[in-house]
Amino acid sequence: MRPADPAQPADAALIVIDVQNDFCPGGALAVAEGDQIINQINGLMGQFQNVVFTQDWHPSDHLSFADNHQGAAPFTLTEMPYGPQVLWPRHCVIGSKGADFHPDLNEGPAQMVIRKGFRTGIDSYSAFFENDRSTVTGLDGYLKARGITSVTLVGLALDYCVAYSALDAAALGYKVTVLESACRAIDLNGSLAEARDKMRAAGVTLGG
Ligand code: VGL
Ligand code: ZN
Repeated sequence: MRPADPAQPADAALIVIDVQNDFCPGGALAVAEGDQIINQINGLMGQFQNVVFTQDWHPSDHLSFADNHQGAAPFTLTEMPYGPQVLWPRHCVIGSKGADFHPDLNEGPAQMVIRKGFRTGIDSYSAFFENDRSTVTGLDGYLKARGITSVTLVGLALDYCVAYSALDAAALGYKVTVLESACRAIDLNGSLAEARDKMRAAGVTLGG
């Protein structure tokens, strides 16, 4: 579907990160005000000729879930073969209501949905690489095959999936903007300040 008046050029894509029930108020890993960005995102999609959604998509035995580690509390760290990993409350289980996109999000403009985190032993924050930093999601190939050179990121959570995606996109050579007003953060142990510093250092534009 082509928007009637796309202000953005053909080589620009809007990437909408994880606007799912479990990351919104009432969800299993709720981000404060996570639902308050949805109207803005619905409007932004009308300006882009290219729109991609990501969807956090975990099997029930996923090793990022605290309850799959005996005695472990959510929001603590564990050691995975690829390095430290935050243990999260069980969220975005494949096929569950929590994994669905928020009902207010207009799904029509999405041309591609990238699901991530579906391997039991590897979490995936970034839309491009899983947390082992080597397993790809395929998004880079998709965008490059379509001639996309710049990406604008919005969604949840600013300091995890949005930031990791932005940093990877910059490293892969895209021009990257994060629209902070269309994001909300988890902010665990200073993660938001750290994510902002890293994004600025990587040349990511942090926009309104
Ligand atoms: C996310 C933690 C675990 C996110 C996903 O979308 O930022 N955070 N899974
Ligand atoms: Zn997750």
